[in-house]
Amino acid sequence: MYTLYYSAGAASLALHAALFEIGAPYELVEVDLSKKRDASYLKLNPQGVVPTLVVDGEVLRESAALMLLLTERHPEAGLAPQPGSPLRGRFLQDVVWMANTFGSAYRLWFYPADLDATEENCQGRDALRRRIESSFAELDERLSANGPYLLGEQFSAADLMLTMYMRWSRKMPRPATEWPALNKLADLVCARPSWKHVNATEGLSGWR
Ligand SMILES: N[C@@H](CCC(=O)N[C@@H](CS)C(=O)NCC(=O)O)C(=O)O
Repeated sequence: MYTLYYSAGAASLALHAALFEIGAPYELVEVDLSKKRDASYLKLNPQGVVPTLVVDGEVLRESAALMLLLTERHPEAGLAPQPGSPLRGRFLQDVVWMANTFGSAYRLWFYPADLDATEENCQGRDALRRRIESSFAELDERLSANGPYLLGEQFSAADLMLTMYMRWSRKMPRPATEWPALNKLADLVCARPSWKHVNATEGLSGWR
């Protein structure tokens, strides 16, 4: 049994879709990020962020690690090449790379207060935007040559993560959907029942 602490559209989104794809029982607990986190949540997640995933009673965090864990626990769901498979290395590389590039750059983009700054006076904000855009450009080139998914013909949990990161760019100066191969990948992922389900459950709108 899984319990996912989530907030609509946040870093919990791709995990929510993965849980639906897997089909294992899970429950959702919404965390209201507009309010100060209460002490009981901070006990589970000292940084007060989402996601938190309770896995058979064990409390865990960090979206990329949780995604890798889910794919490992449910190989039958086909969300990742399994150990020993030729595509395994590329899958691990992509999940970790996306968390390190998109995850860390978006964190500062959306939370300039982490740097004691505001959107207006945040030094380096342009560099964050360039980092996000150049990462999208790099992936778009790769997908144009060998898509439509990150693993070529094979859909994986990494595509759920990428689609989540793409969604976060929707109000940025250059949204990820402006890159054609990325747009095609998002079309495919957003047409999946899992993505439709999380959109409806989390009440998401304004993107696709
Ligand atoms: N590295 C973490 C980042 C989690 C994170 O920053 N989540 C954001 C939402 S996308 C959050 O909970 N923000 C609330 C806050 O910082 O107060 C992960 O990927 O799980």
